[in-house]
Amino acid sequence: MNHADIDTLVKSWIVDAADRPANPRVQQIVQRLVGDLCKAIEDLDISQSEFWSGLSYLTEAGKANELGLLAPGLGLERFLDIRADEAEAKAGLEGGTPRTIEGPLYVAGAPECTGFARLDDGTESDRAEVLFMQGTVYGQDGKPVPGAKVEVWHANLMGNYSFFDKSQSDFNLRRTIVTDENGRYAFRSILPKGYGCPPDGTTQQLLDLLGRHGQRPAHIHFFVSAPGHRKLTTQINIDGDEYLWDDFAFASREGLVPPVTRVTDPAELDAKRVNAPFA
Ligand code: MBD
Ligand code: FE
Repeated sequence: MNHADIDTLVKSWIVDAADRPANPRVQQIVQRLVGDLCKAIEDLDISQSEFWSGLSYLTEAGKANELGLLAPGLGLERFLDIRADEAEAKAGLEGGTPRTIEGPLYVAGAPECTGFARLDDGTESDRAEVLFMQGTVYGQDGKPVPGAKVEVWHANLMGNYSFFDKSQSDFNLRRTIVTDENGRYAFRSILPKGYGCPPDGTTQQLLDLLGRHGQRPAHIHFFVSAPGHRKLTTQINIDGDEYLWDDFAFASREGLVPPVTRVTDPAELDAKRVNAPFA
């Protein structure tokens, strides 16, 4: 069937079939998606068994709660960010820390501290490198923003996140830090390892068929928000990770790889002025 005939047919199912009040936006989106799917079935000669195995794949991915992992793995979450960047550029809102994807592993309600927080519960202290990070939240006008919320979350040495990994304490490696009177935040944690998709999960199953790995470089997630300001969703990557520019979720960006300074002697922290808030 040609595309025009498919459009007519799909319109008859979605729009013309409505005999009671409808949500026009939902109609519009569903009509488009069903039409595009029918065109793909036509053009690629997708068989009935291929269609049903695709449907059962999505069912299994949903049951396994992996649809939120599939979306970044297919680049869709990155695409939403590309569009958000374009919209901001169009509105003349440029500069500042770049955004990148949220991913599926944020949990609301982390303990809140002002100025400084320790994120890790100490269970991996015998193996982990201690990490210090600090910064300032600036508004669009370039002025520091006191009282901004900096929500931080990251993986442990196994690349796993608290709540999703029941072996960790609740809110391990998750905190909300409210910036101090100078708009500054600081935290102590452990240097995380990269995340890998569950090897027996539905996302990795599809990635295998696509000839892809499911690894992310080591990273730390941030939400930065304050009344009257746009919310920033971003991450930093840990420099030197083998997957730094080979992220299965396509989230690495220039400007999100801060230098990591390794120190062995605590006195060096003072010399390098990296621990001012930790004295
Ligand atoms: C993660 O930790 C993550 O940040 C993303 C985007 C996807 C899967 C796991
Ligand atoms: Fe993550």
